[in-house]
Amino acid sequence: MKSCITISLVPSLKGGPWILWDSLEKSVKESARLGFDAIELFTDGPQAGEKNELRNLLNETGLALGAVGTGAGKVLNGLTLTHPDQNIRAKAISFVREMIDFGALFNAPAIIGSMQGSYSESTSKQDALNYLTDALEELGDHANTQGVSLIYEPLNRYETNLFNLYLDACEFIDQLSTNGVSLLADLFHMNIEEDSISDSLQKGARHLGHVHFADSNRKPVGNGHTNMAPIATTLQEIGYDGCVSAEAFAWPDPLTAAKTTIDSYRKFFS
Ligand SMILES: [Mn+2]
Repeated sequence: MKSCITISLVPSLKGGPWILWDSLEKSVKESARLGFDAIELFTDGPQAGEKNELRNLLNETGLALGAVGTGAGKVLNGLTLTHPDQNIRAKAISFVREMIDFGALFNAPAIIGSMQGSYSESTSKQDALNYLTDALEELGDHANTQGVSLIYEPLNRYETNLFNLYLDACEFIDQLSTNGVSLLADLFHMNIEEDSISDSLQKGARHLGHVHFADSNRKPVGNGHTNMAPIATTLQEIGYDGCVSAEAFAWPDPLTAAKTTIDSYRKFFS
């Protein structure tokens, strides 16, 4: 497994669930100093910092790029893969495609979280699921051609009405023709939705591709009431070897949050 920490390069979204917020250089160096193995980037599009800056920083620190988030497509540009307007869906697909290509330069998968959208009065549930299927088929195959996977994230009920439960998402992925899509287990969302996080991870281990590491209240692990020990044991038992990536509030401040996270990671996974 790899310890991973989120870095946001979108200052206008300050207060969101990302740990480090400073410049790319400062954040990557701080992550390396604290002992993380990888970083997960949240950017406003398919680039980070100056030309070659990210590559140079990763080379210099030995950190991996663990994943790239695509949420800015929705939050900043109003795009979703299940939008009733075909034109907007097409823009959403091309945004994700560019993010896949950006991540692939560093062997990192892109994550589809809020970009999945929701069904609504103007899009039926079946239409939304069909749009999502079409998008994941196309983008999963595209990710394959780039040598990476595409990570789909079930979210809690307050953030989407498409897939809230990890195992429902597993069955959905089973039905796709593409083998380019895997799943994200976000321990904050799962804390709200699952009967047992460990049981769901065990039963759906076949599709697990990424983990978001956060406590029950989205604070860094150690600040809430999620019982992390059995979840960590399950991840080890199923042989998960991907990123355990801290997607949590910078609470009480970014550096303390980063320190709490690496301490918790070591406590539960070493
Ligand atoms: Mn997440």
